[in-house]
Amino acid sequence: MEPSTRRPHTRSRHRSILRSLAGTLAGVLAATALVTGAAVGAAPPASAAPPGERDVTAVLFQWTWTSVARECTSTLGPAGYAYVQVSPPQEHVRGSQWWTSYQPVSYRIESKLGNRAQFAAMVSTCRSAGVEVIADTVINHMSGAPGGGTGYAGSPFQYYSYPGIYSDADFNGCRRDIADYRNRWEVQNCNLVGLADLATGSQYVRGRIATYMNDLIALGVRGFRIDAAKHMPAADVADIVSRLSDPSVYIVQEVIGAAGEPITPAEYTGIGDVHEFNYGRQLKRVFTGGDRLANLRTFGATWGLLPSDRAGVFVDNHDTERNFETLTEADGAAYTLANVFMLAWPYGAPAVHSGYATNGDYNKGAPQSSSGAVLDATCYTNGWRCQHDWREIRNMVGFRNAAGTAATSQWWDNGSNQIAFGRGDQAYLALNGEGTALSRTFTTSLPAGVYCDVMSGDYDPTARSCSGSTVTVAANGTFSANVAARSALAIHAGAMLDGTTPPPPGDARISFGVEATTQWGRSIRVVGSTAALGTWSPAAGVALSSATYPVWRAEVAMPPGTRVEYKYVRVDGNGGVTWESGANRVATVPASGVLTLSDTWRS
Ligand code: LAG
Ligand code: CA
Repeated sequence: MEPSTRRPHTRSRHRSILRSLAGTLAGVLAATALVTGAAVGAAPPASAAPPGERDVTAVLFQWTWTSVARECTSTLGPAGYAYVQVSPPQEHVRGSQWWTSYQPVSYRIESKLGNRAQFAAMVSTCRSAGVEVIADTVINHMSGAPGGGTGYAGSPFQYYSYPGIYSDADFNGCRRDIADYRNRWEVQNCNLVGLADLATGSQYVRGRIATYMNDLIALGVRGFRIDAAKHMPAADVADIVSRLSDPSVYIVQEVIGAAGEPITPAEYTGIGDVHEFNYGRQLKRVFTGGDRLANLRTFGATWGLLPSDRAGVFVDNHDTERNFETLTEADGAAYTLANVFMLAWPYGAPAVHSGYATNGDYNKGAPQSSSGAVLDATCYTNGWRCQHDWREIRNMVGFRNAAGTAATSQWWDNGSNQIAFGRGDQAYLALNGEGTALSRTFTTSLPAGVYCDVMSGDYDPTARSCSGSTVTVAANGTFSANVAARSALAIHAGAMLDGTTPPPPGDARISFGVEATTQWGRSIRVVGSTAALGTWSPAAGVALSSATYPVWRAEVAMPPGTRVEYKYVRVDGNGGVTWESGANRVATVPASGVLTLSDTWRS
């Protein structure tokens, strides 16, 4: 692994507070986490990347800001989505088609989806619900309307002239459409479908784009989808991104890889994540019979896909659901199951597309008023499809959050289209892509207990109840179940009705314990070579609990595999410190789970 400071813009996974509190470690870990956090507080956010964090985006395509806010509170937050990606927020050309959003005429936050105040309120509401906002940013070009006109918010403009923002010299000189995608220069300097191509090599243009993006950051936006990134040299994108006021924002770049083209997605991975279009294309092939689901066992980088930690993945997006390059919501079970697989499979950062029915009309805009303002969305009415809320998809977000960084385990397949696999001791999925039921005893690494099958119903964490069927995992990790044709069964540690919740995966830690008899008023701490252990400063070390006196104990979470040197110290009432004698003690943090030490004080 390269040092994370070199990739500040790849997904900054958000710590799932609920998840760590739900574990069995409770207070001690919470307290030590504070100590750890304080000690490494200056580290870049992406580097912290502790496990058990969230990475799923819901893309609410063409939803108004007011509707997005409501959905964050009602659905996205409770389901565990990390991000909501919204359609481009800037002023655009007038027109009923959806794609007017991709023709900026100014950077005023006033569009068919709402005004600036509504946008700001949406960001704030979503953040309160635990959901960060990713803005789709259109920075390669301005409008394509050759006749000019007046923008949605009233700004006048001409082709290659946007008063107060850009004038003719701020656009590339090519001024004709891209025709040959095998010509790098043409793809990056000419017009994409007639859209006025910004001279992103110029200092002024870079600065103006960064000012727009920094305005969004000031409004609380925490991530950007960079539209048409392939049409800008990677160096230009890197320069713009380097001007952002917050270096920790998440970046995902739209670079459509295609065979035979000189510009590749890999050129952009040093800047942030990149959309891996081949992921969605492959899932369409596999889930429509072009390959066996059994072959998904190796799905990932070995299929020629980007490295997992740089890939933004999706079953479909707003373009591919219109050009049928991928599955779409009209594909029924294949689409749902592909989304279920995506969310269960530890590759890339997944985005769930959520749009509206087009009824075969490519241009059809979202339901809107006569003035062109999009109407607030209500799920399952007026064509709003709400894939992010489909039970199977919504509940797989919780599955993925529970699985965290756990690798796949216990893979099983029938050699054809029935597959099953676990995510360590956290989660297990059985997916039946065949037309006949799958009845079998599955072998898992899960702890014994009663689990909610979150494909058949919802888990209620308060009542610890399940509205669907339950699955009982035996002490040896097996369970028997019937999975209906073209459906799935999914169980995970975050949806248990009975049994002991296993600690989050990768939550590697050492339980320091030392037998030491002490006088009243004195206490024992552990101090050591790492930040979490105070870097040999007793005051910054970790206080042990006397709950099991004369054994003093505390758990400390640390990066897996770290070799630590440590010693115990006794602190008396007036702050005096006494170090135990002898050489430094040595321990290595396990790959996951807890290493319990039982030491004896050396006087
Ligand atoms: C993208 N990624 O690189 C978006 O994902 C994609 O949806 C955008 O195209 C494109 N880049 C430009 O931002 C969309 C529609 C186009 C539409 C364009 C501009 O897919 O169909 O073009 O937005 O609104 C439309 C007309 C064209 C016309 C053009 C300019 O369809 O025929 O030439 O507008 O007037
Ligand atoms: Ca360009």
